Amino acid sequence: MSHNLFESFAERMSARGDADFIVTREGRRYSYAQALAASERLAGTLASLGVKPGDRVAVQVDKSPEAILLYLACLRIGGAYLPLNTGYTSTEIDYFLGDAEPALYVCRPAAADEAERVAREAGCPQVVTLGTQGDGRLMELAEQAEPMESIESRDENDLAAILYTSGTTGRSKGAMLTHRNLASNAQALVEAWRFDANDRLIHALPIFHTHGLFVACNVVLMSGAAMLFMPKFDIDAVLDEIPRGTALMGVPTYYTRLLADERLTPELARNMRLFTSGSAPLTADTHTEFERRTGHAILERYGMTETGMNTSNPYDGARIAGTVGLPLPGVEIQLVDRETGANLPTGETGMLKVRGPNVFVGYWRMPEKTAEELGEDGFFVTGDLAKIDDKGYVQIVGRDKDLVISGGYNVYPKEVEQAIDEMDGVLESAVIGVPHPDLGEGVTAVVVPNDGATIDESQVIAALRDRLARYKQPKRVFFIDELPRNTMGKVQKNQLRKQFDAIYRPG
Ligand code: MCA
Ligand code: AMP
Repeated sequence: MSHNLFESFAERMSARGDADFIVTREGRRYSYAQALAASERLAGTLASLGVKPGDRVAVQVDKSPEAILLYLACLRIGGAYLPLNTGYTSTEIDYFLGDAEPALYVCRPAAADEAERVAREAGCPQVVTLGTQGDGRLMELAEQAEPMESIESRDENDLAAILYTSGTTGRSKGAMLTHRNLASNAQALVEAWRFDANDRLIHALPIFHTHGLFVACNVVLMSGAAMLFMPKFDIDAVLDEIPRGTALMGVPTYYTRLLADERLTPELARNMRLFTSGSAPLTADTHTEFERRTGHAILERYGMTETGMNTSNPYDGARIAGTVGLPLPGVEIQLVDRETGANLPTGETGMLKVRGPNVFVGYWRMPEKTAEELGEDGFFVTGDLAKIDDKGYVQIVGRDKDLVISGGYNVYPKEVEQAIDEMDGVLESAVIGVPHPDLGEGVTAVVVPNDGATIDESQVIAALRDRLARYKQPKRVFFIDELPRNTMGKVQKNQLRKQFDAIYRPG
């Protein structure tokens, strides 16, 4: 029996026929039947471009309905979908193409020449373009392609996607996600959050991450719901769609921005049944204030690229501010001592580990990294520090990994520090996350110049421009004579965070 995730989607897509699947604000629309037919043509196109089952298809394109259809086609043909943040620079893309060795790279039309160059250097055999309005070479080819009506048979442990996540060493790791991982998590969320064919999800998230692609789109596809699809989070557009939607999935920045707008009222949100938040901590204040302003308690959940969603506050029952809720059905969690690995009793703070059908099968071509984080017992070490209360609610209290989360995007300081340290005039640097009113944490660099060197903030930022995606670049750069270190020589980032705590505070 085949376990291709697309089988479950196709069944519902056929059943939903002419019902809305994706509707954009400019009035472009794909019904489920149209999306199913397009997935056949695009799968035929991928086959004609030489993509075979098991091949990776790397995609760096702006958000569009056709990008979702490409994802579906990739599943249909048995490929592994590899979405890439649109902010990545050529230097970053070069690494991903070299590491993943995709059979095909799909890029933005405006980036075609540069993409061809990077692909050639990385040994990627095919490049096609995809624009935001159904334009680009991929869609031209799809018009003439022989549709692929069959769905490639897949084992449940075959790869459906590879998502790169940065690491504490500064080198990105490709998390290998299987058909079983994605199917089990989507099914669990549909049930937990009561999604059905009457739902209209306001989709403002990017589609190159677990949140916008798997949590949002897979849940919609599994439930036959519709998506009110927008290119990005734009406050005016989201406020305008709220009366037509039933659900919104967001990162905390969405909620703080909504709260700052007086158009957010109970009346505006009266047709909505669900607001979810994740990817970064939602403060208890934001949760409480949102409920006061709209009557809706935001449902906070917790997940990772490697695991999909692990815990969720309940749909019925108490959604407790400052917690990420209870383990989803099928997901087991453990809290262990960071040093000894021993299980901890209720109420203590420890390292969170998770196991279940949602947990990935390893990092692409990195067996040692995989072994470090994914135990033989199937438990994955999240790197998050948590507490569990007597009712089983999980509270994320910190991170044991050196990671900054800015507006829901992860930035690993090591990668930024390495780039800064290579600059002339820099002795060393430390990159930290500092409380930021809009982004949660603002990426901030603290730099020690070489003796006698004159180097300023704008030079540091300019040096990173073509090297790192914009969201990884420090919002501010500060200079000090010496980094604080403990007796072991380790940089004391806590001390730096305290020192620079107020820099983004308004007023
Ligand atoms: C954009 N910029 C940012 C960020 N986003 N800088 C720092 N952090 C960010 N998150 C930069 C842009 O490069 C640009 O720089 C300037 O800010 C304004 O860009 P714009 O596109 O207008 O920004 P925005 O629309 O205000 O975007 C902020 C945002 C967005 C709405 C918070 O970043 C967003 O949608 N984030 C969601 C991230 C997400 O989906 N995360 C899920 C991954 P310049 O002007 O210099 O060019 S985590 C995940 O999947 C796990 C599993 C989970 O649990 O969900
Ligand atoms: P990523 O590597 O992009 O998948 O990000 C996963 C990380 O985001 C987790 O390990 C957590 O540190 C963080 N995260 C996700 N959801 C939440 C949440 N609701 N509260 C706190 N942290 C979260």
